[in-house]
Amino acid sequence: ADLASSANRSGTEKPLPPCQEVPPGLVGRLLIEFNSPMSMERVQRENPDVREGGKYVPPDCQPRQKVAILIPFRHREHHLRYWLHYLHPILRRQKVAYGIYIVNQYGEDTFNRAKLLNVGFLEALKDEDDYDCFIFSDVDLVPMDDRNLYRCYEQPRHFASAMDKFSFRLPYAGYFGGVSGLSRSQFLKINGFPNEYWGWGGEDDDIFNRISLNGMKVSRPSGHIGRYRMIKHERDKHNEPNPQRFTKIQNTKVTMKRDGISSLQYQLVEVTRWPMYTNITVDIGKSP
Ligand code: UDH
Repeated sequence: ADLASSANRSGTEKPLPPCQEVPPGLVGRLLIEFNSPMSMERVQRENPDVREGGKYVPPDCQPRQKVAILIPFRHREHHLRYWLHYLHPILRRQKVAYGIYIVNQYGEDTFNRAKLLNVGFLEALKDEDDYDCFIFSDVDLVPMDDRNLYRCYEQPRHFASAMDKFSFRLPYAGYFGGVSGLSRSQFLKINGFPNEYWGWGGEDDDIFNRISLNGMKVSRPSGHIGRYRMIKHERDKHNEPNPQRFTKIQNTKVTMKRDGISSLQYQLVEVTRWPMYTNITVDIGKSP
């Protein structure tokens, strides 16, 4: 940003070249571990070029996409520090403009991952109206290879194709959980995500159904590149497996028309710009 603005001020230097399709500074396979303690001070110290609210723009080239990264969240501060520690340097090497948004569910009612992500989509666009791409990531998943490029593709993307907890394989062919990404138009085409999955499970399958029913096909990195480490954890309180999930995913074709970004309702509680991320605390109500 500094280079770009100084060039504009003087009016003499050339505009920045477009960032290369394959960023030249990638390193490939990464060593990811969650044993040594992590502090936010360290994350900040090691990422001085990230701007307030967790925003970054490559200084030396014109990025091809502007990406909002949305993380559904409640009571996982410890995971967030590792996520930020690993992801900021990776994203920087990947040469995209990005902003990090933590969508934090207010209160202690049952968790609702997909509804939080819908909120994140609208709030990120309120923040900066020119995001082209939305990446939805669980807070406990860190990519093991920086060639897994966090951007949007011709088709909706599933990034987490090989998680350690599933022995580095897809658990089933239609799995769309963990980390996924849709362009703004892909997201709107499926009416966003369902708001009616309270508790654990099923919402990712509903999203997969929405994509297929709207004539799109999920794309993925190879199993070699799409490897992830998950931070081990116990099941959270107030996110019990949803027993309705099996019947709900049979009805996506009907429910997606009325339930989605078009029907989303929520109360914003607080937006705070921290150095490494933007926090959006939101009251999304509770399961009927
Ligand atoms: N999340 C929170 N807080 C919660 C619940 C969920 O932040 O209280 C977010 C977080 O980003 C998490 C994501 O939602 O990564 C998905 O929820 P999850 O981690 O509970 O789902 P996962 O399938 O784990 O990873 C299910 C419980 C596994 C228990 C295993 C016990 N050995």
